[in-house]
Amino acid sequence: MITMKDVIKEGHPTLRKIAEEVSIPASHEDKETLKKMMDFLHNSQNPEIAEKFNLRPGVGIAAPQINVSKRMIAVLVTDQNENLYEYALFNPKIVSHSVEMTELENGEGCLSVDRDVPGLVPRYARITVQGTTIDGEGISIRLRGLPAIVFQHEIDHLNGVMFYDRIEEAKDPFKQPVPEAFK
Ligand code: LHY
Ligand code: NI
Repeated sequence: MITMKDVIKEGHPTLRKIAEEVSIPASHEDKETLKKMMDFLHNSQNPEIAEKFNLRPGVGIAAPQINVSKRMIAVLVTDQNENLYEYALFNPKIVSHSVEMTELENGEGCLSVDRDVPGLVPRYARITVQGTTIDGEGISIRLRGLPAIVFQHEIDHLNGVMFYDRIEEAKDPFKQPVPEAFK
């Protein structure tokens, strides 16, 4: 089972890589890895199991976070209407998105980041994601609200992007990057 010692932390080079496409049909090994990622989310949201194994509660996880540089994500989250979004996907891709942006009021966190990073993270308000399920089915999902934000956070991990990379530009879109030598 996946525990926090399997989750790599910021600074690890895998978190900055572009993850590889999974070839479909997925191998037995890739399916098992993706199932374990979903099991981790279920375990982390179960208070007894989470306490016993010291798991940080999570609503999403991406394969690079367990040092597997492949395009796989698991999401387990409920929206404001108590609808459950449970998806384990190979090669998830945002195929369309709203112009409208949104953000979580209290910013975001990350299982790979052991510190509080304040700041709003701009996200698309609505997205359509396509991908392949563990059963090998191609699916298309329309998302809004928290589930849309979690999917964008996880898909960012597949592209080597951390949530805090998106904070600065939100504060001041005209801000110029400060050259390293002048910091
Ligand atoms: N998991 C975060 C978690 O707490 C995902 C997340 C997304 C938190 C958006 C807050 C806002 O479940 C991860 O860091 N997965 O990458
Ligand atoms: Ni994360």
